[in-house]
Amino acid sequence: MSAYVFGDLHGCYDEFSKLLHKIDFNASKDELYLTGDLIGRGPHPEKTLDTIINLKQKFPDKIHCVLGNHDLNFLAIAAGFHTARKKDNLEGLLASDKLDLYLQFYYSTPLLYIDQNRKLAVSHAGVYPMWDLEEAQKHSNIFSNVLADPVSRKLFLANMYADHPVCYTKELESSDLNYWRFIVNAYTRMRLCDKKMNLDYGHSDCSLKEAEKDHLYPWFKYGKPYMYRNTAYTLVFGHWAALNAECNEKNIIALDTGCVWGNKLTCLCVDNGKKTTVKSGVKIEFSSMKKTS
Ligand SMILES: [Mn+2]
Repeated sequence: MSAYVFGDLHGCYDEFSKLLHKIDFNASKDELYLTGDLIGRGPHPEKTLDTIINLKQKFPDKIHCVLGNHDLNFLAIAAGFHTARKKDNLEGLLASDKLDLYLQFYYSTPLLYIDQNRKLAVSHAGVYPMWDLEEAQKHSNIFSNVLADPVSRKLFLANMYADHPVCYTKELESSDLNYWRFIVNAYTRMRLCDKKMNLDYGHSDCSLKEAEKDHLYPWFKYGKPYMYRNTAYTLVFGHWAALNAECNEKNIIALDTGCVWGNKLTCLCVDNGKKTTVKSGVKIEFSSMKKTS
């Protein structure tokens, strides 16, 4: 029995299927973790979700997903609060007679998954550097309750898109919408932040060297991530394709290698730390678009 974490699928069903085959994945024995952005932009969102939901129905304790920004974008569109862009390639899901199944699946998907036995934490963009794992779990749980409740969910999805607040304070917790939005932005959109741990949203296209000139560094260079470096816990995240799965931090592992941009899909074997990849077959029309995954 082995455990694997897969990077961002973005509806790249063919590569997902090839990589499962390449690692000889056995759903009745092995465990599968996914870093989110299961859909969005890529060619086969229905087949991708159908496969994951099927596996999860058959082996609920062995398939673990977390939400990414594209997954939440789909929920906001399905709820009527956001307009689908052609490039999101979500029309098939939205028109499907299985739409409700897809939505119910996502409503019960968390932002953070922690496996206490394996000492493994998985989230889409990472864990906000001011939070230790216990705090991180608390904030993720609070958002899971929001998503599970139809009234709170509607309120959140109607107000999801904004770049503020940029920083967590204890006081933020008394302001529902701002607090929820911060939790979601930290878990699904975070890349760079300043030394006060303010999240930055304005440098998504620039290199790490250019960001340094503006005193911005990757979130994993700060604060509480020391705990992953010094403990047995390993934190695995996706989202940041430009890192090309390299973050050079002990016990923090980046996995997004831009499959939807024509590069490759990567998975990590948790047991031995080995990465396996398959080349992307996604056509150039996707890879030439602006990277905002
Ligand atoms: Mn993403």
